Amino acid sequence: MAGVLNFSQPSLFRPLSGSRQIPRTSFSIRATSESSKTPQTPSSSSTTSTQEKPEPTPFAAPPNFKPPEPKRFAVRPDKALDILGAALALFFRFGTGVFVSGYSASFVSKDEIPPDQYAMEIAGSGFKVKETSKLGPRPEKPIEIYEYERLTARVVFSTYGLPWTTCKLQLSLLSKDIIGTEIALLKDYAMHVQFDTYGSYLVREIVAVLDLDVLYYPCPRNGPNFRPKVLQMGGKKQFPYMVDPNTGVSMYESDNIIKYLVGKYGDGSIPFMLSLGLLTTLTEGFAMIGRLGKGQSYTPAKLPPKPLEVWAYEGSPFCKVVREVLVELELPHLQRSCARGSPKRQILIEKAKHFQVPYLEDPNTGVQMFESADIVEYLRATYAQ
Ligand SMILES: N[C@@H](CCC(=O)N[C@@H](CS)C(=O)NCC(=O)O)C(=O)O
Repeated sequence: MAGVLNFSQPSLFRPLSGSRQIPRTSFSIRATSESSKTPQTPSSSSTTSTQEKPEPTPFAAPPNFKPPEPKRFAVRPDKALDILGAALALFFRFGTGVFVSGYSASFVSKDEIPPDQYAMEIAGSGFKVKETSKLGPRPEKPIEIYEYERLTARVVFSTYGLPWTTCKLQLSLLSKDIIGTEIALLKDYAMHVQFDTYGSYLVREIVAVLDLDVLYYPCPRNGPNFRPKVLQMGGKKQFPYMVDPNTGVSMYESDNIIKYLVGKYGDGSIPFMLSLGLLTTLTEGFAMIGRLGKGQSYTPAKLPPKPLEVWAYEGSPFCKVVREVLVELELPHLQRSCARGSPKRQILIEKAKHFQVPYLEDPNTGVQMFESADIVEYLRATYAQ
């Protein structure tokens, strides 16, 4: 997805959107997700029942690993800037990706909702927030999405009046392949800030809104595993690429993916913040600017045999920093979406006796844990090479 805003000269306006593609069907894709049906803590893994033997895996939790105590809304001081940067999205995207479809909330007395039922408590008020949603048909198998965080920004200065090609002095902040927002800054120069996001961000937002579970195959730059797979499956290395193993449909292009998903698993309507064209692209670019360069490039890592599972949603800044590392390490992960209003919040509270996201379940090591900063450290310690 590309966006261009021109505050300088019309001649500098360069439409950079990719061409639209008709969705294609494919029957050659198979889902490889496998949820950890018998979650274990590292300590319990040695006493697993004889009926279900864990498959041997070369992965183990770091020595002396102990899952941290969950601390809801607490930011570890050394991660304050990361969380702040990730939280920019809440502002620029008006909370898109925080609420599921048909979200509604009401305040009820604290006693009306039993403690084992999920509800957000307003501290000291005696009230809880009861949240509901209206979701469309549920897919049987998780949707598969091949993608990575994609935001690059380029600043370009160009002298007024001269052809674009002859006057360019380009300052690349990160990379040369971007998209465009052009802003006249100086009297004699036009400064062009170009954003390129490739639409993965919007697809992740619609996944949260539709409350879909998605098996993500990260495709960071230089990632050795899933980039070639996308080329093999779809004919080109373009991201995001979606495969729906429930229907056999696969496609490129975020716009098409969003339309497909809302048609199949929603009420057919595209949320307002995802349907504003250039404004959508711009707000998306600004939303991601606080995390510029994160979740884009491959960090050499060991590929585990089973996808990790992460309970998360796009709108949460705590989840975002974890997702970035999953992408950098190219770790396939099943995201159990649980934005506000998701009925899956109840499932997590039953499973973990606490609701908080992100929550990681790693079937390769038996680790289950809350706390974003610790999850990031765990992932690096376990998988980075
Ligand atoms: N210290 C935790 C904070 C995580 C957190 O507070 N997550 C929020 C979502 S952004 C949450 O789970 N809130 C509980 C709720 O929504 O009921 C971390 O770093 O992971």
